[in-house]
Amino acid sequence: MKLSAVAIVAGAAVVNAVYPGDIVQYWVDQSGNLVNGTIIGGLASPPSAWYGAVVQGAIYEAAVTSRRESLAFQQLAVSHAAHNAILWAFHGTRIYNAADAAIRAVIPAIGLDPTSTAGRDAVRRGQAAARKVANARADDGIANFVDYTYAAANPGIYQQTPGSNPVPDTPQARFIATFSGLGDITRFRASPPPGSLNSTARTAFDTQTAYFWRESSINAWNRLATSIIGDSLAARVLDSAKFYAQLNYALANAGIAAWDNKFFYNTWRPVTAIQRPGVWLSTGRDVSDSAWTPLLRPTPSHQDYPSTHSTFGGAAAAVIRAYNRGSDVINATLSSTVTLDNVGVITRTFTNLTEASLQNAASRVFGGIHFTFAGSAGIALGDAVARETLRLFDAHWEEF
Ligand SMILES: *[C@@H]1O[C@H](CO)[C@@H](O)[C@H](O)[C@H]1NC(C)=O
Ligand SMILES: *[C@@H]1O[C@H](CO)[C@@H](O)[C@H](O)[C@H]1NC(C)=O
Ligand SMILES: *[C@@H]1O[C@H](CO)[C@@H](O)[C@H](O)[C@H]1NC(C)=O
Ligand SMILES: CC(=O)N[C@H]1CO[C@H](CO)[C@@H](O)[C@@H]1O
Repeated sequence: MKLSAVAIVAGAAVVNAVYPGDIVQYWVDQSGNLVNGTIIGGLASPPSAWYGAVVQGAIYEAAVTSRRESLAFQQLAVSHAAHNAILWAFHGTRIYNAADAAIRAVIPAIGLDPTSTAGRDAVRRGQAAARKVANARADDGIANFVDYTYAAANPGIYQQTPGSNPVPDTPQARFIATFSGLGDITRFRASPPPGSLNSTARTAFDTQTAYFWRESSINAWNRLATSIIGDSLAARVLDSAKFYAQLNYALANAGIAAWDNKFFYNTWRPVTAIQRPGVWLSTGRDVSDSAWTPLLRPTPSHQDYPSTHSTFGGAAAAVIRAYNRGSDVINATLSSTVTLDNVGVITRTFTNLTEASLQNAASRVFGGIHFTFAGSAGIALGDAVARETLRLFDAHWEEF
């Protein structure tokens, strides 16, 4: 009978189905969802990048150790690696249910029964990958207490900004062990910042730019990468895992390097400079305005120079460019949901990586939270850190 034949074929297809999308992108997206708001309320910059690198390191390890297995096996191993790495990074938080739901949702689509012999092997392989990363990262410095004391409130020196935390965020972040053997982060120190103020006059497009790039850079640049890669690597788990591991290692190293620079130069934010009473510019110009408020508020709770947002963008652009065989040309569309001022969803299309990275840096100047030179220095810093991370990756990725 025709009907039952169809039913049998359909049934068999379900049992043997292979998850049709890119499993690495699935977990990039899931881990982004887990940290950008509803579940744990967002993360400070370097920890958000550290977390992405830990998860992608575990995924890549699982992809490498299961590279000779079936696609479904690789997908199941990668999923368990991602799940366990996420929970290792966040145990003790409300993330458990969400991480369990994320893996429960994808297992049927992978189509390899986790209780079969091969399935159990895949689960073990994934869990072992996450354990390896956890062991390598057990004492990497992210959990250490490092104190901070404000220096005297002289021009140029960082001070607490309105609405910010009492002490700059994560002072320990500049000491976190780098990924992929990057080593001494202080060799990426930028030249000292110039001292003058820059204009922040904005067009409507510039204002939208400030809002558009406001979200977590880790999420935005992972999504931009996914928009470029699409489903081209869906059947090549190892290649996908390698790309996202490189991207997220570079982002994590960029965050550590930005923090090293921030705490070394310890420079003030625009709001501190503009609200400072009296004339203090060497030109004699009076820029003082005690009521001045930036568009993006509150100003993040850490020093101005360099902009971590710009550092992340410079690093991500460099990794995507390398994947693009050195070409700057892309055709990518990115949507951003902006909660601040109820702006809503903004969608932009980018034809080149340089433009995306420059716009990302400029967004912080238009937002009134960074000086222009903090953005330029950030892009250069991120680019240098990412290139070195890529150079070291093949030989050192397994140091995580
Ligand atoms: C959180 O991040 C995920 C993954 O990048 C994204 O799909 C989602 O739209 C983001 N949510 C918000 C509220 O920005
Ligand atoms: C860019 O991608 C969009 C959507 O996939 C497509 O419609 C458009 O033709 C592409 N543009 C170029 C220049 O390739
Ligand atoms: C890069 O993108 C911007 C904005 O879309 C465009 O103005 C510029 O011409 C592009 N540059 C190149 C080299 O394609
Ligand atoms: C008024 C002012 O200082 N504008 C400068 C802002 O920064 C850009 C980029 O460095 C310069 O081109 C402007 O002259």
